[in-house]
Amino acid sequence: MKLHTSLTSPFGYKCRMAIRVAGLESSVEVVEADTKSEALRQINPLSKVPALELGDGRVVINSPLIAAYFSELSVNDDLCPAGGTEKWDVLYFEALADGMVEAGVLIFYESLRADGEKSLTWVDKQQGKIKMALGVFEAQAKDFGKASDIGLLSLAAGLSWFDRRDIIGNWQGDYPNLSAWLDRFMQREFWID
Ligand SMILES: N[C@@H](CCC(=O)N[C@@H](CS)C(=O)NCC(=O)O)C(=O)O
Repeated sequence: MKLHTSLTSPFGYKCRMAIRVAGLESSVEVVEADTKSEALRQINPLSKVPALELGDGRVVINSPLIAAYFSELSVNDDLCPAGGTEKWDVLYFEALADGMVEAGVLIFYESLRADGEKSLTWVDKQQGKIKMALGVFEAQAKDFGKASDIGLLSLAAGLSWFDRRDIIGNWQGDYPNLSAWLDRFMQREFWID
């Protein structure tokens, strides 16, 4: 299998860590992709990363589906519990973290626009969504424990990407439990710098 991704994509980052948590390092090759290339368009008509080529002509796109695919192949259920309330709690967290990161990606793309075309109202709206999501995560961060499921991988990949791109400023002061959890999570064996 080939995971096509940009090495800076937070969604790709989440999938690269998921490969490690699932123990699939020897089955998945990570290939650097350019979202403007014809080569990627042939693999994913939406020209988005990450995209997973399965090797038999089929492709899995969208990081939650890629993570679910890895979870199905994994011999452990560290990425996602098999069923029940626990599974849906993990998937809810993943969707909330992904939505928060998507708001950050919109802010990043807005920053690339020419000065006269930038909308502060739009950026404020996206930052509001991010803060609402951060509040939810902060309230539960003390209970995250040692889990390394796809919800927490999405969250950690997103927060570290926010810091690299300076998307939301210094969030750590307002969300201390989340910040302390991220510091510990970044010490885990599957973390990619
Ligand atoms: N929902 C998608 C989002 C993927 C996404 O937005 N990737 C960005 C990079 S972080 C991308 O490929 N952007 C290029 C484009 O939108 O043309 C996922 O979870 O995989």
